[in-house]
Amino acid sequence: MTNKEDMVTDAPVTWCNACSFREVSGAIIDALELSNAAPSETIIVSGIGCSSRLPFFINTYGIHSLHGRAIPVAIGAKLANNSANVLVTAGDGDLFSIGMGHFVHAAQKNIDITVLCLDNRMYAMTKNQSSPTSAQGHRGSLTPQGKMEDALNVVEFAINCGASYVARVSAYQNELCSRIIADAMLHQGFSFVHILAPCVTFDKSEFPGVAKNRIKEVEPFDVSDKRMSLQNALLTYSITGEIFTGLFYRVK
Ligand SMILES: Cc1ncc(C[n+]2csc(CCOP(=O)(O)OP(=O)(O)O)c2C)c(N)n1
Ligand code: SF4
Repeated sequence: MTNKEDMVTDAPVTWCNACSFREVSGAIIDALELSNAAPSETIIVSGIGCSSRLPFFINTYGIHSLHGRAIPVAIGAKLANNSANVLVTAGDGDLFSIGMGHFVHAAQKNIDITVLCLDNRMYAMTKNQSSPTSAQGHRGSLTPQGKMEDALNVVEFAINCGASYVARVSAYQNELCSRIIADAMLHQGFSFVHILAPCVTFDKSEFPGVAKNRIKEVEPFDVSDKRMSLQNALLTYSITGEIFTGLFYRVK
């Protein structure tokens, strides 16, 4: 295992200074160490978006693919090298708008990859349009009167799709974030981690504050009981109030 300093590349970091993705990037580096994943045996695949810049900054193999297509590219990488640790890092728009179909199939088939959704509840790279995880009422550049639909609860959705490991963390819970990502990487099967990771530049809502201050860890429960997992996934995700993080579902 290489040491942590060697894990950071020389690529200039293009994220805004206070962007929460910087926290996530650090947590992934810690998770690689925790899970004993050799950088030379690790492939990080992304789509297109601010979040999808992540593979540039970590010294593993990386693929910056197409918007919405990170999952099929990751599946190809896993098929070509079955022993590799394959991670997807992509935005909520990438995974749950244009790339939604790929998510459903990969989860249902329980493909052995780890998908990290860096959820800032908007399309940030294209300067604030609503995504499936944006709150109802979210004012984006294409929805000046506010988004009409409810936000998608992606933890509940992932469990329903057939993912065998599903968790949620906030980018600001550094220790939990790296621990959960490491755990997801060690899980055999499709693992999904929903990371609350606000855009501090375009998001004028209360979400950045919620992701920092209104986070609680979910009380321990039997995470192999799908009904309980779904119930907890539903009850612990409020779009404006407190949000609960932790492991929600895991089956072998
Ligand atoms: C096929 C295709 N459609 C649209 C775009 C334009 N585009 C680039 S990034 C993006 C959305 C990014 O949002 P998200 O995936 O949530 O990532 P974020 O920037 O918020 O991290 C869009 C629509 C594109 N690059 N390719
Ligand atoms: S625009 Fe938002 S999501 Fe993109 S780098 Fe800046 S803070 Fe991060």
